[in-house]
Amino acid sequence: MPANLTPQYHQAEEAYKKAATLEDKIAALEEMLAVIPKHKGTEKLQADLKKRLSKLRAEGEKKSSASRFDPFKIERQGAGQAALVGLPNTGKSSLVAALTRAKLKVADYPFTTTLPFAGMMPYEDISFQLVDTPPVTAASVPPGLTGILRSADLLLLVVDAGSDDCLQQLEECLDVLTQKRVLVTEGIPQKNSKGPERCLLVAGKCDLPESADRIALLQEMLPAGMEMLPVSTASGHNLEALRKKIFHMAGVIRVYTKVPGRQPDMSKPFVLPGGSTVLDLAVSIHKDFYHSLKSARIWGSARFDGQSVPKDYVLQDKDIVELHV
Ligand SMILES: Nc1nc2c(ncn2[C@@H]2O[C@H](COP(=O)(O)OP(=O)(O)OP(=O)(O)O)[C@@H](O)[C@H]2O)c(=O)[nH]1
Ligand SMILES: [Mg+2]
Repeated sequence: MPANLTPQYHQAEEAYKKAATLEDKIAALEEMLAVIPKHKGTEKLQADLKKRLSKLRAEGEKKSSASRFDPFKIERQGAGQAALVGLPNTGKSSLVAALTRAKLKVADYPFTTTLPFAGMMPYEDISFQLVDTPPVTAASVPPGLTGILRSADLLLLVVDAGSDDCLQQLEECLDVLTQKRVLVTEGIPQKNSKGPERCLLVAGKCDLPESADRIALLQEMLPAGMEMLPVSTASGHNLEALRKKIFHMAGVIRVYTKVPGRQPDMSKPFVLPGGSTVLDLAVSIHKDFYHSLKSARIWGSARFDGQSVPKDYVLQDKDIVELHV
C-alpha cells in the first residue's frame, strides 16, 4: 500500500535531517509522527519513527541526569565511611591526602576546600572511604554538607592543636553539629544522628609548639563518650593509630570463607557489621543459605581450629568459616 506522505511530513523530515542537536531531532521526529497520514501503508514507518524517538528521549534523559550531578552526593564505597568536619584551615584536606592517595588542594588560608571529595584509605586488606569537606563555621554551613555528615558512619572532628583558637574551634564545631542534629552529645541519638562514640576528635598539627598543653585542655572539654587522638600529617605522628581507630569505630569485622578440603580464600574478606552470626554471613553470600545452612566450622575465634559451631555463632574479626549445608 502506498504511503502517500504529505508535504508537511516531508518538511518535518527535512528538519529532522538538518537537526544538529538532540532537542531539535526529538522535536522534528515528534512533528513527523504528528503529521504522518495514519493508515495501514504507513504503519511500519510510524513504528520506526516511534522507536527512533524513544531512543533519542532515553539519550536525552541520560544526558540531563548527568548534568544534574550533585557534588554533595557521595557514593558510598569500601568497608565504611568517615566524614571529616571542622573549621577552616584546621588540616582536614591534609589528613585525607595523607591517609588516602588523593591529591587534594592544601593551603595556608581558610576556605581552600569548596566541595566534598571522597578518597579511599587502605587498612590492611580492606579500605574505608574518607570524605574531605568544605569547612563549617557558626555563621555558615555549606548546603548539602549536613546530609553528608548525617549519613557517614562516623565523624572525624578536626581541630588545629597548633592554634591558640583550638578550644574555640572545638566548641564552635560541636555547636554546629548539635544544632544541625548531626551529633547528640546528651540523650539518645535519633535516626541519622550520632552519639559521641561515633565522633572522634582529631587534634591535628600536634607537631607545632605548645600543642601538648592545648591537647590537655581539649581532653577536659571532650563530651562524655567521645575520644581524642592527637595527630600530625607533618611528622606522621599517630597516622597509623588513626587508621586503626577508624576501623574499630566503624565496628565491622572481616571474615574469610573456605570450601571443605581446600585452603581458605584469603584474597578478599567479607565485611560484616560487628555481632554478625554464621547465618548472617551465609545469607549475605546467598539468600538460599537461610534455609539450607546446617552448621559451620570455624578457624580463629573458636576454642580449637575447625570447631563445629551452630548457625547463631557470633563471628569475630579474621575468622575463617566453612559453611555446611
Ligand atoms: N605543622 C603542620 N601543619 C599542617 C599540618 N596539617 C596541615 N597543616 C597546614 O595547615 C594548613 C591548612 O591545611 P588544609 O589541609 O588545607 O586545611 P583544611 O582544614 O582542609 O582547610 P579548609 O579547606 O580551608 O577548611 C596548610 O598550610 C597545611 O600545610 C600538620 O600536621 N602540621
Ligand atoms: Mg580543605
